[in-house]
Amino acid sequence: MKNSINTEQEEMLQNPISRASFMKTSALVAGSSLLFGLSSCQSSPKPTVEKASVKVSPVADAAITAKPKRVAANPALLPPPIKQKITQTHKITLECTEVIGEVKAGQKFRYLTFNGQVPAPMIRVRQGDTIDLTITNPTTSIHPHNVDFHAVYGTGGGAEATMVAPGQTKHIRFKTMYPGAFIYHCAAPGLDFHISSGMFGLLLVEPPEGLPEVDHEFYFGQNEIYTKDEVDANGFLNFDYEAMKNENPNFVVLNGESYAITDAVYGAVKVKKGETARIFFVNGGPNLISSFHPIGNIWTKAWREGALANNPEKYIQTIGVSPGSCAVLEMEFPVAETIKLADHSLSRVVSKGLMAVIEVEGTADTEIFDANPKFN
Ligand SMILES: [Cu+2]
Repeated sequence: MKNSINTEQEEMLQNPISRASFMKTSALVAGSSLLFGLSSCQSSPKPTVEKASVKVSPVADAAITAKPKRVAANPALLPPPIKQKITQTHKITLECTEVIGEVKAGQKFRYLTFNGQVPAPMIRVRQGDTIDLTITNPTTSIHPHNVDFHAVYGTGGGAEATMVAPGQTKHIRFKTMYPGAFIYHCAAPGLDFHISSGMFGLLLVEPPEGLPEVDHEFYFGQNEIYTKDEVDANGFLNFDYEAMKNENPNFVVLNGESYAITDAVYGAVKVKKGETARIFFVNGGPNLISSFHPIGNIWTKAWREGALANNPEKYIQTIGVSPGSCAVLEMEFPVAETIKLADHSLSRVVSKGLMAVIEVEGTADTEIFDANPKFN
């Protein structure tokens, strides 16, 4: 019987990371010795895989029949500004959930996530605050995971200390010493695969004085997804490691799914004429620079690299955001319009799923923009 379980088994056996993970799932290898890839894998007994059977991995079995879940983060759901002036400790839990979603309608994909969403939940603290982090990897996972915070002084940004095999939980504590918007991402072996599959988010360390007041704040993350061109017999787009090596993705998306934040999928973001907004933007990559541009508008203020200790640049049209970095961007909405958030590498917009929409509601202001001016 040829189906995606067999395909998955084959991929696991070809790929040292997946292979090690599969062995863990099959209870052939215990403990953390599998976490560092091929070397530990080679010294372990060979998995006995019956290629004709569909009952080798209960995890994969469940995945095939699972109803796809929404993974696209709601851009309007993020923590409010920190009002407290004295430093505090934030208890944060990241659960490494492997979720079946759809990159686009009818095309299932095995997402790897923190807390079931892409980008992972935005974490918000004030400089000097402490984060008390618990990371857990459910027994239902196939892969080991961890987290590397760019906001951390410490080995691997915490990656070594947070490595969790399926069924494990770990705990670290760190102080946020410098302000800015920083990526956090999985850095387990095969980290490009893990990040491409969804394991990245943004940690905002507000400067002591906080950020200027705005009417709205939104949260967007960009990443590219490398899959085979066609779905398999079970409707899955399987991961394409060769395409990733060549940095040639099928999809480049905002918030994890093709055109997720548009009326065609989960709905556009809505604001009103005269309001202001701030966008926290993280580029997970793993490989492509984003040329992030609001079509029909401008970044009124832009903190490149999310470096909030600096003064913002003003009226930036297109901001380059490297993979593994962030930007903090502000916008004004003087006219009613439809704004398309885009990567100005425009083939990604036209044919790879990258766009989000901000609808600015209100009456026309023909002094600023007149779509039908009368001839004099
Ligand atoms: Cu991971």
